[in-house]
Amino acid sequence: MTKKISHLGIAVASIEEATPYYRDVLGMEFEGTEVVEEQKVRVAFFVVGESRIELLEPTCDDSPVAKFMAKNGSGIHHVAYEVEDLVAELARLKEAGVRLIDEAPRKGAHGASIAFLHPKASGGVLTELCQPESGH
Ligand code: CMX
Repeated sequence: MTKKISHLGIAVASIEEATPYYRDVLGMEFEGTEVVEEQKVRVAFFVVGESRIELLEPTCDDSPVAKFMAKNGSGIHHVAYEVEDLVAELARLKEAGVRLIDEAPRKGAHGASIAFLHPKASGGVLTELCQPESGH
């Protein structure tokens, strides 16, 4: 079962240009950036209470986030919920007939295991499930 909102993913053209709003205007703690090669994105995290804002910047034109922005512009890309046991959670959802994009976990930022549910399963909002690497 979901434990809390891990982060909200927000697609931006430039992390550098978007950072001052979150760090300086809203006063969130900037945690740093990381490239997630497999997903062709650079991400930046900002801490807000127990959750985070994740800015997603495409690293190339065929990045899924570039495709999303070509269709929708910048804005909220996904909602990520933290789970304790991602493999068990995916099995439970599959059994319940929920449409999945990922049937097995893949690697996300911070070494977390992540999986996406199909946006058609949730009225158009892309859902990510996220199990932090132990110790995070
Ligand atoms: N919100 C709503 N709908 C979305 C969407 C989004 N963010 N991304 C894709 N879709 C829709 C597509 O428009 C498409 O709809 P149609 O079937 O009507 O055309 C459908 O979902 C499938 O999309 P796709 O791109 O054809 O499917 P893929 O399996 O190739 O990829 C996905 C799906 C979601 C994994 C990919 O688009 C994506 O966004 N990947 C990047 C994920 C990401 O944020 N990675 C960073 C994670 C770092 C971390 O959080 O740790």
